[in-house]
Amino acid sequence: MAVNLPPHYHDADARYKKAKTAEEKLVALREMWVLLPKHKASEKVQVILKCKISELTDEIETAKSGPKKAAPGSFKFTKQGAGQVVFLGPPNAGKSTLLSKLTKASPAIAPYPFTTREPIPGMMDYDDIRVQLIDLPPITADAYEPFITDLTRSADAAVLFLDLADDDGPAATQATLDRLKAARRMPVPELPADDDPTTYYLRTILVAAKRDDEAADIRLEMAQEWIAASGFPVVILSAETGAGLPELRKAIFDSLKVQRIYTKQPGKPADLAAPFTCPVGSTVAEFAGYVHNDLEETVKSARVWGSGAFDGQTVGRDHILREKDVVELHA
Ligand SMILES: Nc1nc2c(ncn2[C@@H]2O[C@H](COP(=O)(O)OP(=O)(O)OP(=O)(O)O)[C@@H](O)[C@H]2O)c(=O)[nH]1
Ligand SMILES: [Mg+2]
Repeated sequence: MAVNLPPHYHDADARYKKAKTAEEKLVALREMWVLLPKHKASEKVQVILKCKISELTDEIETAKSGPKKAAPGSFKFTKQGAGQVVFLGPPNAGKSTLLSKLTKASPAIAPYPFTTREPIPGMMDYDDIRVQLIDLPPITADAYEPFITDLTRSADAAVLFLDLADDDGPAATQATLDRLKAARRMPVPELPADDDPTTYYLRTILVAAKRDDEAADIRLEMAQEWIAASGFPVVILSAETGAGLPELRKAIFDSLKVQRIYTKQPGKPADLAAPFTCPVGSTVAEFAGYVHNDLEETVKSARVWGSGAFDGQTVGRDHILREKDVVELHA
């Protein structure tokens, strides 16, 4: 699908390319954002523009607030697996313990706050796919590592922690949310159809952690009102006993809004060992782009086995694929 860009968009784009300062670039990018037609064909351009606007806004604010603490880009994690999910929460809530149970990572864990100082990645298995989890340092009203702004921008979703072993759990988690909002990071149950490109919305699951604590049930009862008001989907779990962990693995996968697609070569059985993942609702052409960049343009048709009535039927580029379809691409 072609994006029909209005002529003024190209003028703004030219100004963006000539701009020398971050401020000038931001002005031009904002104009481009306003002028860009918002529909499916322009989705990729929308994502790129949003990302640039957010990066520049952050850059300008960081420059204003004095010299940088960390070297820029010092904590960039190449995306691996079906998506990247960050752990957000107050100190001592059990974030690192959970990472150690869901992945092979072995972060430091201690019965006192501020144990984690740097982001720690790990790969979580879910059925036949893997999801990248990143444990972060705690966030409070006063503690916020600047690299969290970058890491939350690149993440696909988040897990927010509520500590059921702490009487002040809801207040501490609310403080995490408030601090993130101050950095224009907005954990939300579902992404809004919002037009504000400077705010980064992150689809988020709430984990009520340490349900094995003897007073966890009472604290959960007391937190119900806060949880209901937040609107987040909740998984109640104990990293210690393992209760709730299978539910969380599934909830994390679901939060990514991706689907598994298995590929096959003509005349050969499907490769069921290593599925590709692509966003839910992807067409044959979009999926082909995930298999190989060039294929998005060159793919002409596909044979599809799986969803509904499809048993090897030939479909066109615009056919929408479903979870666990087997696809043979024809260029
Ligand atoms: N009872 C119980 N204790 C837990 C559970 N998960 C973690 N803990 C304990 O809670 C304390 C803090 O755990 P961490 O995993 O270090 O917490 P954190 O959120 O990573 O802490 P920071 O790095 O300071 O933000 C440790 O003493 C853990 O053993 C759980 O499921 N049940
Ligand atoms: Mg930790």
